[in-house]
Amino acid sequence: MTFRKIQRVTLPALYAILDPEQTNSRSPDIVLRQLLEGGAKIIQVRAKTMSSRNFLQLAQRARDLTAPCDCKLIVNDRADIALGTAADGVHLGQEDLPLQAGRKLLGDKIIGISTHSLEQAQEAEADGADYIGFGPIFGTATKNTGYTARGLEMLAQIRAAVALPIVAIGGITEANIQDVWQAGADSAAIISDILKAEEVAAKVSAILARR
Ligand code: 3NM
Repeated sequence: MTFRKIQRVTLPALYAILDPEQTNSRSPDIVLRQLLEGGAKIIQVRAKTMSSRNFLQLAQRARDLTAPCDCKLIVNDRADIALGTAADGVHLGQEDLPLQAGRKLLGDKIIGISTHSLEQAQEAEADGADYIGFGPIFGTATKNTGYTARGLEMLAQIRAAVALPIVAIGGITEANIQDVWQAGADSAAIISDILKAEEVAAKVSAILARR
């Protein structure tokens, strides 16, 4: 097994997720431009029901727009689409490709793993993830994760137990994001509070100003 240095990536404080199903019917391309205009430096594209072809095209357009802005691009679930679009990495859930398989495909690209417990977080770290997602921190209507809200205290416990960057997710908003950073998250992932905002760019910059 190759040696992987812990903390290989540094994540910006806000991890914006672009899910075309959550944009209040606005074009994902327009919303993507607004995320960048607001100052997002890492964007994940997430498309649970899109065809592979359409998801690939969305990710390709996202790559074309993010690259000149020095914004990292992460593809949710799909290592093949991450590879095919020269994204910076992939985010894998507990039911997706196992980390080792993703690593074989993606080599040195960023691989993040969704976790919902201390055990999963430690396993992801031992397996060589570059960061862990942890959640849901608060209640969220965006995704039925099947898990109860983990809360800030559990986030702090995870922080104490793993050295990897932590991306907290689930119910995070402009109003509570400082608590999430305070509890030890390196980065906070947000879908609805940003994508449902009337002015997406202004929302992103307001959130970043809280850091
Ligand atoms: N994953 P919002 S919670 C995609 O806990 C996702 O793993 C979660 O959306 C997890 O910011 C979640 O609108 C939804 O709450 C996040």
